[in-house]
Amino acid sequence: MTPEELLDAYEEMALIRRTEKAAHDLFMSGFVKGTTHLAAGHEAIAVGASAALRPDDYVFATYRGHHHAMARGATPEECLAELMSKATGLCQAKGGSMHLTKASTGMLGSYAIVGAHLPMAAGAAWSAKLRGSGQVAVAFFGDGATNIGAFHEALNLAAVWQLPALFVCENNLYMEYTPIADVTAVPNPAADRAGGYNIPGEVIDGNDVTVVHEAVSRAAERARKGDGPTLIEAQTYRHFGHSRSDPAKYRPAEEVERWLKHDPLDVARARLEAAGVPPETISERDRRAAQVVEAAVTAAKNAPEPDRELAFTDVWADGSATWRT
Ligand SMILES: Cc1ncc(C[n+]2csc(CCOP(=O)(O)OP(=O)(O)O)c2C)c(N)n1
Ligand SMILES: [Mg+2]
Repeated sequence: MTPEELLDAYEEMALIRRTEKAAHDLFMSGFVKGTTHLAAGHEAIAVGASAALRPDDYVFATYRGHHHAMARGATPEECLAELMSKATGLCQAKGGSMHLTKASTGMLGSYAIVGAHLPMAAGAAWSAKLRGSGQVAVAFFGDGATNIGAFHEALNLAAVWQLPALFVCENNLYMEYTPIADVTAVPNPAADRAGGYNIPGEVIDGNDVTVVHEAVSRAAERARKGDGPTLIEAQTYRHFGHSRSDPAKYRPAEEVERWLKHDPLDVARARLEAAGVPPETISERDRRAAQVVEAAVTAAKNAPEPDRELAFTDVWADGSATWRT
């Protein structure tokens, strides 16, 4: 990444971080309906990967997917309004936090069933291959998904059909409240399984946006050349609990401290300063992100509730409810 690209990536990560903090605060003050699974701490994976992709590539995320929606073009206002069930929400209040989707930019959804979207990403990659479009499909998933059947089925199919698919595991060490290491036979839950499907697998620092960018660029190039899928295990850590008001007391204090010292924003800032970017220029991007999110919170709070008639639109391919009769 050039210093300018890295500066843009920094600002995007700052925007996501502040949106997640706002989502947390709005949830705590009763403005958010349903639940939230915040991705604060995971920003470098979404931003680094997105910067390495083409605008027409496909992305699939989990219920912890706000960062991917934003990295693929959703605004903080659209996301926060969706969490608050407002008419201006990304999915007009029909998705909520766990189902952020922006099909117009190839962000083909956030999925609450662990592992469910990996075969879908393989399907999207198959479609790209059949059409010869040169697109790739990326599935982002948690470490917990690596012990789900759909993970193994998708990897096998993608390998056998040499699909232009990227499987990116966000290994944050926990599946809800259980350490992944307690229930997995190999040390690297994703990358160590790649050999079983004869595809390349690598473990990377998921908190360094430049490292993620490089790994995803390589994997996407490979996929576009027709050389098939790649499995990337990006190590990271969530700053909040698993969901809602989980205080995450089950995580050892030293572990939390160690990871907080390796914050993706600090890593990017250090890289920018090492490249000669003045600290004031970086702080200016921070301020800009803060202003955008502040305005987004106000706009989302003031946005209207959706009309009742909207409830049955966009829930089926023709946009109507006639399929029900
Ligand atoms: C098939 C399935 N089983 C169980 C659940 C309940 N569940 C929701 S999140 C979660 C943990 C997943 O952990 P991981 O894949 O590591 O993702 P993370 O939340 O850490 O991002 C579980 C078990 C589910 N949603 N789907
Ligand atoms: Mg996890």
